[in-house]
Amino acid sequence: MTKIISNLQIDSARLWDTIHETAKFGATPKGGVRRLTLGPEDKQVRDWFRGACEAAGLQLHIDALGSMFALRKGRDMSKPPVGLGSHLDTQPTGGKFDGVLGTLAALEVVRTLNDAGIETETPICIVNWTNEEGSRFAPATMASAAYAGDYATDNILARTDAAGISVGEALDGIGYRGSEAVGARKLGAFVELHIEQGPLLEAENKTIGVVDRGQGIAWYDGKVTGFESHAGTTPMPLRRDALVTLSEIVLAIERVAKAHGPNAVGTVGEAVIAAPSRNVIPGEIAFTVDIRSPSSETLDAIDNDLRSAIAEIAARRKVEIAFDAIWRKPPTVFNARLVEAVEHATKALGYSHRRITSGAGHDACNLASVVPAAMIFVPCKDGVSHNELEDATQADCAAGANALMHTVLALAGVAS
Ligand code: HGY
Ligand code: MN
Ligand code: MN
Repeated sequence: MTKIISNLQIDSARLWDTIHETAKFGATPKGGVRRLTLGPEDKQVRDWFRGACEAAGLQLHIDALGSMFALRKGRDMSKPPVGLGSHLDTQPTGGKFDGVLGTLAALEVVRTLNDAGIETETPICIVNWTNEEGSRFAPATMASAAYAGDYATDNILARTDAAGISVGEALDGIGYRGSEAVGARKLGAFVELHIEQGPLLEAENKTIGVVDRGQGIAWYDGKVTGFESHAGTTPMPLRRDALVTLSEIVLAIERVAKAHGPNAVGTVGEAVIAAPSRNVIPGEIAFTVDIRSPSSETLDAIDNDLRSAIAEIAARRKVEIAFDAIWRKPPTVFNARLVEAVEHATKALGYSHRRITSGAGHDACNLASVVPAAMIFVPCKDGVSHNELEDATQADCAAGANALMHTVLALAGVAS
């Protein structure tokens, strides 16, 4: 394993300032960031990111799904670059750190190598992946999934948001539909720094999470079709109420996830009544479901139990319930060599650490199916994320960026 240049440290204040400078793009009154993918705020941060990368001497390339690749030359350009990065889009009630830390820490690594005059043996490449969050367009991590070959580019370009705007139209709208074929820019490895988005590191007072696995994810689109009728004249036993039906489905999801616990979770994050009115019994309601577990077998068992519960509810309430699986991401096992490189760098830097499974999905989980990949976690306050209160400390962000830098140097090699 390459010897660590342990006195080489990133500029903690510069990283912290960069995180807070970009938080203004989509800043919310509660201190969060609302920067939905391919919207105006995403364009602002992408333009900022392009400028910062070019100022750092990087060569920018954009693929057909808008993912941004910022290349730093290495001594041997015949070798594939070591990739590092994450995403800059956020949830509607997002925070300052989810995705942003990994992308801007990658920029900070480059800035530090430039300041130190360090040339790497292989090139390195920062990546800002389009639409990691999957909030405006499903599925989540769509661009890195397409890069990994899970989806054809045209299939993703045709996905539409709630307003019927396609990914392709949104890319054109912000001027980020690149010319490079998705997947054409080969990477030799990929390392992603991210906040944990859970409580374990903070609870155990650990600075670094050495991520060796990632949960599997199953997403569903559902629709309950009952019967609109008068709220005042329809006797309770005669109702085919879509919202009451959904309420039973939500409770069934909670019950089934708990039954398959402790490492299974289930969420209904969206529910839209087709024609809401105070004095009309809801006749149609669309909803979405997110199920996760580290075990594929558990995901299958939950799928089976949910379909049985839904069939019983539909028959008893005389309604139709559509329940369509739209995305299945199998559990991830990260590359053992890279996980060891993260652990070696973390130990050499003297940071407390533990192995950890990622509860959240990440672009690195897709990359792991085509190149050696690994992740580095740092704690976030109270384990909270996908919430405007999301917070982390400057010291932990710097520690994560240092672990990222020394892992990347170990993989890329130092030429001079
Ligand atoms: O949903 C996820 O796990 C990711 O944070 N987008
Ligand atoms: Mn993220
Ligand atoms: Mn997220």
